[in-house]
Amino acid sequence: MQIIPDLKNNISFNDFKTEVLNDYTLAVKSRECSLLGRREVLTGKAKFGIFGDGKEVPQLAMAKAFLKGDWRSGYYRDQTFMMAIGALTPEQFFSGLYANTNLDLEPMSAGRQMGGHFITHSLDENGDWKDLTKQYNSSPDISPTAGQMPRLLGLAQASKIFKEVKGINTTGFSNNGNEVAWGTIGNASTSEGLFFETINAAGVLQVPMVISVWDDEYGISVHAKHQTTKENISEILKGFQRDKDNKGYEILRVKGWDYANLIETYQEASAIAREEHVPILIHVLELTQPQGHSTSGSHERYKSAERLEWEKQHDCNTKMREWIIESGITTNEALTEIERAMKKEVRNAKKNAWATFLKPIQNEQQELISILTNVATSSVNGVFINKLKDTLSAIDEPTRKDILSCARKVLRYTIGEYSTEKQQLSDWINNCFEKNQPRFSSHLYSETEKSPILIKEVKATYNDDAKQVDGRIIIRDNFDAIFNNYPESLIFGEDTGNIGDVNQGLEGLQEKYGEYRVADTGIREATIIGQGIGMALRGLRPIAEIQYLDYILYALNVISDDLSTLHYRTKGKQKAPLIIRTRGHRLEGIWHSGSQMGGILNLIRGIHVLVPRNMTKAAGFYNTLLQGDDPALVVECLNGYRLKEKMPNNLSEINTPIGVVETVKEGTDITLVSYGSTLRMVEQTAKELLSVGIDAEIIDIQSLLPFDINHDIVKSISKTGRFMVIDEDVPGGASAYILNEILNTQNAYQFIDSAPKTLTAKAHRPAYGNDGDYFSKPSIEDIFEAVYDVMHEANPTDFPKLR
Ligand SMILES: Cc1ncc(C[n+]2csc(CCOP(=O)(O)OP(=O)(O)O)c2C)c(N)n1
Repeated sequence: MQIIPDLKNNISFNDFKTEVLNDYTLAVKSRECSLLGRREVLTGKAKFGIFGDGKEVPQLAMAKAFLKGDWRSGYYRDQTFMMAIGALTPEQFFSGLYANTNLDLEPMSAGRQMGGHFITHSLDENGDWKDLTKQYNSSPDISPTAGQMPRLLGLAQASKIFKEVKGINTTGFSNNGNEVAWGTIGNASTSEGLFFETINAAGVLQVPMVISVWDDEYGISVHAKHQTTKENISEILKGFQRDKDNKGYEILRVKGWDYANLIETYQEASAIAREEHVPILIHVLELTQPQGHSTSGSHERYKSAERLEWEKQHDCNTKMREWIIESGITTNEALTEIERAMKKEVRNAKKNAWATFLKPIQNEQQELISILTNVATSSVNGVFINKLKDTLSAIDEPTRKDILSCARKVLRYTIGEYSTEKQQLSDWINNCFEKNQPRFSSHLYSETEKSPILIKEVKATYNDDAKQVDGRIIIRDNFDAIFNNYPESLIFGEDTGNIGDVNQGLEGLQEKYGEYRVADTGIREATIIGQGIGMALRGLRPIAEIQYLDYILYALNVISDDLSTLHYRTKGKQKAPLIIRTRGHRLEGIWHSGSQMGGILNLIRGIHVLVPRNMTKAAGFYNTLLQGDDPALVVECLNGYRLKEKMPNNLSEINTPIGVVETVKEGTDITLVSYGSTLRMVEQTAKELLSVGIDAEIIDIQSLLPFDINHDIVKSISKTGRFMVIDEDVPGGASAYILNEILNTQNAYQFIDSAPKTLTAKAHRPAYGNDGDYFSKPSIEDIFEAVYDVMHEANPTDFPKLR
């Protein structure tokens, strides 16, 4: 092992020594956090712990190569890195462990995520972008293994876009695309499909991405022999290595305890990625896990005595210590002094974190106790109330649950009593919820003035001689206007670029706006979404195209785990206003006519789900979304591109409002609620129903998430007294969601004279062909008969039995 003062930058040996000792100090500090953190869990103060012990030294090296403006997309082992870039203090580390809901004290997620899930803040208190080029940036970690990979691709690709696309205002976002996106992943997690999909895509795109594999040979208890072919990820990825004829990767290997070589390796990786925009894989070998995987178990159960002994000897901190002494940088005594000081510092940090966590909760406890004292005096059940109060008083370190649960139990003892003391308790409980519920439930969507829900409707207007055109022309011309008006917008997906999407809604736009802004991608839905998330995190306005709604399932984990939780889990400190464009609803067969809407709706809360019935409405949704800062899924009607629509004369100004339904036909007998392609069938059916004397009102939901914010549906039902939800998803799918909104949220039960009905597809995926469709999804006859049956039941005289 050699000592490597940074001669290129002419630092003196003394400076070099200082830097090494600072690094060692941080490695020890981080280790102390892990050791104490585990104890905090085992003694019950924190619920769960997963720490970065055994991975400290390579993270110090990575941090040295990480520049302002760069981005990290990593996982729960990276506390040392976060400390090294100045984004995490020991006190914040413990605040995370305790789930402190105060964002100032727990800046990673205000207690929403378990410790070890890291972020930096991209947005200020008003939701405005900070200058991301002047700070170190970390995208927000998630727990699903390899879940950080798709977004890493987008973070890296943003640099490419900033470099290559002219006309984007990069101020505050990029310095000519010189930023590197740094990923970290455990060796076992490289078994995931998301890892391989990302690796391939980054090689194709040639983006400045450096992915480090922290290799400790295990994935919890499962050894590399069950995880990775040849037990070696860099070995099997050799085919990705670039050579003189082919672009590809630079693949580097280094031992995770070899401080000097780690620093050299990371500097080399940084230079190649930054200057050449080449992706790099650093396989960091021979790492250890001194305390085992997490606080949930102990590694003695699955590691042999020899392995445990080897880990002791190869602990990266121990090895770094040995190297410092061997190299004459300092003495054993001096290092012992550092270790002692760090133990003390971390212990104090832990104490402070616990005290600041507990104090406001104890204040609430005291507040309640004094209220309960009064309630007990005034209530006939004072004895029981005092008992509950005493139990609460005896808790030294209460949770909010202890306090609120006690208050609510006491309230039950006062049923039928009417005293000011009881009222005080009741008010206190209400206030407590008002104050505390947002700690856990706020920021699912934008809460700023940029929320797209605030964008007012602008209706389409038409010239008298407006032409009837194919729907695809409307969507195409609107995208043309979007790319013209928003230089930071771009679209990408399968067949999106060269041919202008499978339905020609982007025809000619690649020629006009270039291959970076209207781009073809490989067939890889999960990383198409990841590209979008990463680019949106860096201030671009990506539109990720999923070719058909049916194939969104391949990307659903990324949409659900990462995108939909992103604003929530950062408590509004990061946003990714990605628009996902897809097309769905009835066409042909099992995989081209899906409307797996129920699953989607329930898995992606945090994303707006919009289902325009035609292309004019769709165009209006894109226009609305681009003025806002939330992510959304727009499902265009797959069978609507060739249907004629009138060309508006204000295309780029149309805004379809989010969360607002539209009554497309007024009627008196029954309210029919539907959306998307099915709505057209409902419209046709309503015409036929008129011939038998049934006058239906039709409501187009348009926006499933959020749902009918103004409660217009219940207003219609209060008029007609009946309603039916018509949907092409399976029974209990989206129709159940819609029914819940109408009955539970809008309280429509009080206005209905007939049982609420849903008409859905069969429980299976739709069969192929016209008959397959007819026997699988609701047909016009099905809708007619279902509505007729409701009317028959209500009035058998006027509507005698049909069949
Ligand atoms: C998708 C998913 N599957 C399973 C898990 C449970 N899990 C958490 S960590 C882990 C092992 C990861 O091992 P590795 O990638 O080697 O990282 P290490 O923890 O060793 O640093 C597993 C299976 C998970 N979080 N996500």
